[in-house]
Amino acid sequence: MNGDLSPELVNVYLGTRWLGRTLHFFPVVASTNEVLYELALAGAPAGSMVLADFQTAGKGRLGRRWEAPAGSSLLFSLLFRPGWPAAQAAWLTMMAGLATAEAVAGLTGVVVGLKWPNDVMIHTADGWRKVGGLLLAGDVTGERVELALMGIGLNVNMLAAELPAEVATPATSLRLASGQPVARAALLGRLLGRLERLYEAAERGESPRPGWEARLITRHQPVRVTQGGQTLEGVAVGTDEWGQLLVRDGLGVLHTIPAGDVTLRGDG
Ligand code: BT5
Repeated sequence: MNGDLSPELVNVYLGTRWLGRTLHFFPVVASTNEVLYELALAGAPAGSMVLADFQTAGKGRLGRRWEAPAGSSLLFSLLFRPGWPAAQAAWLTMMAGLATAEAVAGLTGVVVGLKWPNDVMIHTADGWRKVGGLLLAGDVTGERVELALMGIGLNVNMLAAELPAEVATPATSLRLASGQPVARAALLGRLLGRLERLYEAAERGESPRPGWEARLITRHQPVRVTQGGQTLEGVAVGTDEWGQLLVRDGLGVLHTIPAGDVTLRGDG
């Protein structure tokens, strides 16, 4: 394991009151989301974090995989017990995206955007590249979000040869995009600090949507949306309060897309 990530170092950089304070660190784990789910069922407190240096079965959405060599990335999952109405769970994805974007931009100076619904992107000389992904899972009981797991994977120090091959969206790392290695514990501390503030604001009823929407690279762009084998082309005119994408098609009909994959048309 590289020297830039250990529980001791994380504690040095952690300025939060509760988020990430209960830390479970593993050099190797199957998936941080899976481990955290087990801990959650056993009663782990809100704010608990599972952090790993390597995952043997890292998960993306829809059964996809998240690939990252040991020592290269931030791979972690956070536990929330919001008790919010189910639709509001989307706020967690917005907050995690915003916090990641702000932490990355603040620490490295690269231009960061978000691609609906869950990709963290960096603007490079070759266009937008995926540097991170968010995975929200949870249990809803009687319309309330009982527990929510936010999994975050961020390519920090991967070299070009270590980037995953055969990806739907071209990938990069912070090191490749900024030209220098980035200290993972410092980045994690900054990200968690930002996320804790956004979460507490959300608890007071403050929506993360305006900030999130402002970072969406798909905003006002022609897009192609794929959803359960169906494709829709149109212009992404915005999002609603629950993170659904609003797309106007060529006939002027407005479609509300709850989930799916988006490609910027003309960008592959
Ligand atoms: C995501 O899914 O982007 C969510 C990824 C979440 C990973 C974190 S790591 C910590 C936590 N524990 C887990 O087990 N998971 C979470 P999706 O939008 O479905 O994108 C997955 C796709 O991204 C894959 O099918 C590949 O094409 C591509 N991909 C895989 N690894 C990548 C990487 N390191 N960088 C960029 N793209 C990658």
